[in-house]
Amino acid sequence: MEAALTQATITPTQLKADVLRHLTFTLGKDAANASPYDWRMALSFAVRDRIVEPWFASTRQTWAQDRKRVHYLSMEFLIGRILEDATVNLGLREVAEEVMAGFGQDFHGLVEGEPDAALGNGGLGRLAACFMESMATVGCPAYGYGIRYEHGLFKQSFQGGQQAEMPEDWLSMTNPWEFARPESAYVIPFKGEVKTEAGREVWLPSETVLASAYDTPVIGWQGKWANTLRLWAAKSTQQFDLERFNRGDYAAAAEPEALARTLSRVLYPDDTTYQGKELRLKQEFFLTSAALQDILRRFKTVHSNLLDLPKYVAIQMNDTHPAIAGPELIRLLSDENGLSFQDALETARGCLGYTNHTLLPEALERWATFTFGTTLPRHMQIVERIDSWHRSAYHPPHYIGIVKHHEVRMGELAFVMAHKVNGVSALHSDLVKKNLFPELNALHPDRICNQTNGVTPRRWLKMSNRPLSALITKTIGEGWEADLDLLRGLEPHCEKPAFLAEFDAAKRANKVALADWINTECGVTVSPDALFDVQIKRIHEYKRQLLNILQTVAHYQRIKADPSADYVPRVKIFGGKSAPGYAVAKEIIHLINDVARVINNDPEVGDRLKVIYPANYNVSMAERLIPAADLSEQISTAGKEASGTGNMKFMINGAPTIGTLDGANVEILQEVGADNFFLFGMTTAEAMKRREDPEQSRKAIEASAALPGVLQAIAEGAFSPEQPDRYHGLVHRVWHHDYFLVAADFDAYDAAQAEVDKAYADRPRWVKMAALNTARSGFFSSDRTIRSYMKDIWSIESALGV
Ligand code: 26Q
Repeated sequence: MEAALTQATITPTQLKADVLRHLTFTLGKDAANASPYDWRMALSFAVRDRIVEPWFASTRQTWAQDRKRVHYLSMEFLIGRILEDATVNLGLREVAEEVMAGFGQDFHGLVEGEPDAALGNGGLGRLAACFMESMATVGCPAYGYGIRYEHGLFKQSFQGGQQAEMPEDWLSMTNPWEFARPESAYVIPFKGEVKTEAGREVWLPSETVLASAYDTPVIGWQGKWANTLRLWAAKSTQQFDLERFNRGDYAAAAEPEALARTLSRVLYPDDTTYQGKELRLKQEFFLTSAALQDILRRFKTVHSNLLDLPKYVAIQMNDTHPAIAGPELIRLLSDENGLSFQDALETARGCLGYTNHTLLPEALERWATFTFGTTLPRHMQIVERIDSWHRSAYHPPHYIGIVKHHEVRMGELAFVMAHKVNGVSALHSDLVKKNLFPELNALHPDRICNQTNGVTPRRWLKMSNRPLSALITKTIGEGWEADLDLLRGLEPHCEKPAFLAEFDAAKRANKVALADWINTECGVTVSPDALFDVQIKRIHEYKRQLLNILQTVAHYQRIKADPSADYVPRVKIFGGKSAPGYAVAKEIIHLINDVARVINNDPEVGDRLKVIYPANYNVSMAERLIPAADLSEQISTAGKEASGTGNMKFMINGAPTIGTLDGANVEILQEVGADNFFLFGMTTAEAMKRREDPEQSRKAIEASAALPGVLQAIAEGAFSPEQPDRYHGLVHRVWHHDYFLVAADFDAYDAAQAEVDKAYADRPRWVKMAALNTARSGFFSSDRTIRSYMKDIWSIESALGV
């Protein structure tokens, strides 16, 4: 198949003219007094112009060939910045640098003025963003559907070492990447009652809001294909209350609009503990109903038989957040389009796929039937009907049910309504089968499959790690960006000292740049010769940042006990936010900052140990930290991290992992080999067994040489002299309620860290290990993941024939 459009080439002269034209006519600014903001906008519009043509070409081709499309429904898209990524994919980065320099503007300075689009919490949202880019790269016709939150994930600051949250406000500046589509708007109904009229159920909603579309084009590698990310903003269905306005009640006249807009106002910042908030349920239905109405409208412009829907439409549910898609699609097909319930159900199932991202019981969505039934009364009836249909068709043991104990279980609902269910790593998919849905899996043994996550190598290598990218291209040529398995071609070079020296130099250049940034950002001087040890991810007990900081304290105590011994200098870098209501996670943040303060100000320690925790970790910060990392911390309690995707980004960038047998770490270990991975800790089975002993943590602490002293120092206030009892609660929990097995894995982790020191001190060995991580990381490209979804779940062919 022909490419939709081959890469548009553009000369510096053309781009220069485009930037000036936008500065003048789009922004109405004279170059003589344009601010960096104006220059960034002008450049963004000029770059956007280059995306529009392949975007139209892709859309036209999909319509002309009546192709099947995928529709990726996600409450989160954690995109980050767009400008540099777009220039990289269009092959314009060098040209843009040159052109902006000609205007006296530093391209990189401008790029960094763009606010992150932080419409997500963490892994799940970032995965959706990587998938959008990969679908565009491999030519998979696709729409992403999400919510255009006015406020993305909160901004984090530290006040006296504690997390404080501030609202995020990315739309306070013009967003040059979106196109408002006020003509694409749908009415979203809520509440009210269901009446039976002439034997048919009729929903009479008592509230409605309007979902109004904003489209962002997503350009693939080399501009060969582009898809659409369609985000919905909530508006009022009654524009303005004219009656009230005429009565002189001006403020009240605008009330319906303000009320409606609360629906898309803010992203929920909890990423594991689910709370049954009605507004959240409304957001989920808002996204889902708008997307499904849009999908059916598009389908009906070309087709008349709704039973054909699964031939042309694949709908992927990113976790259960859009799992109302099952009942809503049935409602639209039957109530609104006249299909029988049975036909509607089968048709919906033919379209729907469900991706599970968590096994944590506290994260599983369940809605009280009261909340569900009052907010979505028709859907409550449909859910009951799905449940009884499933019961009579498959005779499940009575203990599985979608509605149970006055709750609607969204996982079970999504499972029953999907033709495929997938986990996100080999281990996780196995646990989804065995632990999460054992009965449903027995009834539907072919439904669960595995789709190991991946990340886009364009953003996470080509864009963010230029020294290493240049070395790779110099060594194996071009093409690896879209075929990451080609990195295997680096393997023979990993034996050559000349190549390893260059690999080392690339890493060092990134470390020097990071050390510089740390100095300005945190006011701490770190040596680029130290081992940069990085743990960046949301703060969670199961991710065990606590294990990391406890081991850091142990290391500190050893340095203090024997200051004249030889130590491999280390910089411990942390990054991540806690959910605002997650008290234990917030305590861990406080502890890390307290420990950092003491260690960083201890003159006896000097360069041998530093602890750095820059505030407000986000996608852009990850792009700085990962290329400069020597060591990737992936130390979750086995069985708890569904996959991880940060782990893959580190591997691609040549940072070996210290990690447990959890999530995709298992596959990373398999690809890179045991010699190039610092494995430690209990397996999932061992962890489950270990928890059966109520005394397990006390026993582990007492058996450890270092841990009792570490806990004692923290409990006595060695790191919180102004409030010595600050960590009594935390230390008590490690002793007595250590569900995540921090104590039980402590010694193994400490020993693995000693192995890391040994390996790092042996320079040739270390650099080879790092280079082999990059060389063997090809499997973790999200292009591979997307091709696999296309084949196993979506039955979609590439429009680019690749
Ligand atoms: C649910 C209900 C109400 C409010 C919020 C939520 C909510 C929001 C976000 C629940 C969960 C999330 C996010 C989960 C997440 O990021 N999971 C991660 O997904 C990654 C991609 O598959 C995996 O790599 C990680 O292992 C997994 O933790």
